[in-house]
Amino acid sequence: MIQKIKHLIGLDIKEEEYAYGNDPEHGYVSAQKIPDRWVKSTCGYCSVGCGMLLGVKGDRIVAVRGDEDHPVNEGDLCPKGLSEHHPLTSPDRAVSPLMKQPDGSFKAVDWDTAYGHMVDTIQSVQAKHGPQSFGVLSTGQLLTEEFYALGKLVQLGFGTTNYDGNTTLCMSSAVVGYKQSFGSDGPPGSYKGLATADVIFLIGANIADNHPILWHHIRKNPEYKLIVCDPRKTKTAMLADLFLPLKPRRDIDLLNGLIHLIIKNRKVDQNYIDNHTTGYEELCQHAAPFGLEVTALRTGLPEEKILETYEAIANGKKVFFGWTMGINHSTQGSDTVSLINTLALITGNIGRTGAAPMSITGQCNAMGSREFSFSSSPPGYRKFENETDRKELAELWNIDEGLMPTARGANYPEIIDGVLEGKIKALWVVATNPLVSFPDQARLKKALAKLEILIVQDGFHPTPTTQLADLVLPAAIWGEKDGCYTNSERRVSRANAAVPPPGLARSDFQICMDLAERLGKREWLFPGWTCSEDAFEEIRQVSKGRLCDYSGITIEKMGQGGIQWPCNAANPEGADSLYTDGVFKTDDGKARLLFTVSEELPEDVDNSYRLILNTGRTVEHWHTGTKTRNVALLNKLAPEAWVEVNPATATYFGITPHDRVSLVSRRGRVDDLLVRIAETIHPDHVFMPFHFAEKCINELTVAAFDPKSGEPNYKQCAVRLERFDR
Ligand SMILES: Nc1nc2c(c(=O)[nH]1)N[C@H]1C(S)=C(S)[C@@H](COP(=O)(O)OP(=O)(O)OC[C@H]3O[C@@H](n4cnc5c(=O)[nH]c(N)nc54)[C@H](O)[C@@H]3O)O[C@H]1N2
Ligand SMILES: Nc1nc2c(c(=O)[nH]1)N[C@H]1C(S)=C(S)[C@@H](COP(=O)(O)OP(=O)(O)OC[C@H]3O[C@@H](n4cnc5c(=O)[nH]c(N)nc54)[C@H](O)[C@@H]3O)O[C@H]1N2
Ligand code: SF4
Ligand SMILES: [Mo]
Repeated sequence: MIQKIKHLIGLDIKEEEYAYGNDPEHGYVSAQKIPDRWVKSTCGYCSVGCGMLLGVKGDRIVAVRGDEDHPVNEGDLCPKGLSEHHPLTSPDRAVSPLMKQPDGSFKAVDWDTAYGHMVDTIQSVQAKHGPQSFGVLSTGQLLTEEFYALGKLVQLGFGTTNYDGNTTLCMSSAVVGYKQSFGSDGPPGSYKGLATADVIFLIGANIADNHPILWHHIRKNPEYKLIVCDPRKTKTAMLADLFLPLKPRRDIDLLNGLIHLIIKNRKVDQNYIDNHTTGYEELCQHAAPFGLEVTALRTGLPEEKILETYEAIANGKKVFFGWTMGINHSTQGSDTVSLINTLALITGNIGRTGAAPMSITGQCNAMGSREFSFSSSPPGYRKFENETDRKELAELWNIDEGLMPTARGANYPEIIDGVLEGKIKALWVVATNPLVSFPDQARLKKALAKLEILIVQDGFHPTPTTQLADLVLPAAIWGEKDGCYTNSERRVSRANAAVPPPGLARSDFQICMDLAERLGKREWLFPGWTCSEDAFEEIRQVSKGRLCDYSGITIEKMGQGGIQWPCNAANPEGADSLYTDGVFKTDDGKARLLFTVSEELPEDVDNSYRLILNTGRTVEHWHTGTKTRNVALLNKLAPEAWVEVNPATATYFGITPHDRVSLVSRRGRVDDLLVRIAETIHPDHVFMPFHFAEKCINELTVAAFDPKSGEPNYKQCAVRLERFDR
């Protein structure tokens, strides 16, 4: 059997590591890895939000398995989830606060010294340059209670609005797109839709790599047509009934073409349009020029494929439109999202199970950040500009209304601009690793060098970002703290602490409490709070009556497979779909039929840079690799960065399979890369994953952002390929 496993996964597994455990139902378990107890929790990687059981022995998690009772995954897990306990004990964990010394080395200090230094420096910077000279960058990977505490601490405690998260690098375009069309954020569909839709249209979403357990739902679907739209033939595209390999960023043209055909052939849901939307006449005028020929020309797709897509959508009773970063990572991301919403609205594909324009989110709790982090909007999907919203919150919090911020501060890229311009002098980075993940690294490094203080709070050290810090705060991570995560389908699930954090590391929640104490504002900000449950209680009150209503959610319910908001007296068991009554969160209750036209890419190819660089992910790794590169199994499966190159392009540049290559853009270069020569990529494009800090693809990407959402255009910039001779 062991030989068989070895053969199957081709890895060097020590024989003595395997022995029968006391759990024959779940197969081989190493003798040292037989848990004493199992703790229920939720995966802390992606937004699918799988339920899991953590096998604990002493103070270590020794195994993870899927929770058979959890509706999201019914026992399934992907390779990252199954190995999620390994990074907890990695030698790279941050275990003590660290202060940078004049010679550039780090010195371990106690928490008191660290907090003292942090608060004194921030206060002196703010006294000299104003409260807005302090900026904060957070994440989509904290617990909701932590987001909520951090938001109050930053906005009210430190008094700065220059606060945003890496969620702007990820899904802010979906947020803006939803707000424009429906008057509020909030993905309207659910996973059940994947099991019941007759058409599943995935646009710029490679779920086979990035949301693998969504297949759990698709494979239950008795009859469906899967259409995948992506310039690259991904693993997801290979599973499709119809693959649309369109030109980069020509999704807008495809959507306009589909809308044109649907209007022209009277396949619209006129009843829905008349009762629940505005702007149809303008949409008809807009769509008139986008006939089949024009659409084929602009997208590069054959007319038959466009027609086949049109027919599927026009005749489908329930169409699930799912998209991810192929849409959001664009300077036109927000408007593309609204155009997808428009197509869903005119065909009546919203408000029913299986029929929804559904932004598949990314990180485990990007949704929790959207709902309650107080960064891009005040908690409970409120608006900074809205006086009633401000009044309501001030009353709930028992604070002077005049202290509530009246407008959003700088978004993530604007914070970096602010640092570069010398307006932001102190920066606190919580659970994100910009020195791998932010576009145009040279520009970012130039900016960060200007700071008076960089504080980085991370579960791991060294990372490229902690190495640059003046102060490192060691954080507890998933498995070491309690709270909740909201997944892509609005399901709020409980994540539980199974083991204590290593060394002096503290939860982000505790760090917020401590800093509030240091500011002398703990009781004012967090009255009577001792643990994350107290924060949850306040979240329930603050969300009451809002779209993201948690008022009916209890910690107990959350632990039983999670519950989809809104959960309140009207929906005690949560809700599978939003907008079932066709009433939207706009002033007149109607959805807006918005449209747009495609623009040129932010950076053109020319003779020196003739290829378009596409970037993204692979199933084995998570983002900047601080966790998954520490898992031997995953790292052996995908040990180094690669560039995907079409055979014709390889021939053109004189590259053969065993060569090493360099990629060069107008901003930087990355050398000594493995090449994968494959037909999956178009001859004019190359693809590279962004997980590898030592081969950082964001040295090459362009600092171009969606003006509405601030989201970077990560998926296209101009590069050239060179042979690299070692
Ligand atoms: N294994 C793994 N899973 C993850 C993550 C991870 O790091 N690793 N990260 C999580 C996070 S935070 C996120 S946001 C999600 C992201 O999940 P995805 O969005 O699926 O991931 P990406 O690989 O970034 O991009 C998706 C696809 O967009 C395509 N694309 C590029 N340009 C275009 C275009 O112009 N039009 C269209 N239609 N498509 C285009 C790319 O070829 C790529 O296949 O994954 C989550 N899940
Ligand atoms: N070229 C290119 N760049 C991209 C993308 C792309 O497709 N192409 N995708 C973008 C997207 S969608 C995203 S979401 C971003 C992600 O980019 P990042 O946010 O930079 O990626 P992560 O590696 O997830 O960083 C999270 C950090 O938080 C730490 N951490 C984990 N858990 C905890 C915790 O509980 N507390 C604390 N304090 N720290 C913790 C981790 O060690 C890690 O350093 O990257 C973006 N960058
Ligand atoms: S699909 Fe996502 S949530 Fe599920 S186990 Fe994998 S990484 Fe975790
Ligand atoms: Mo993301």
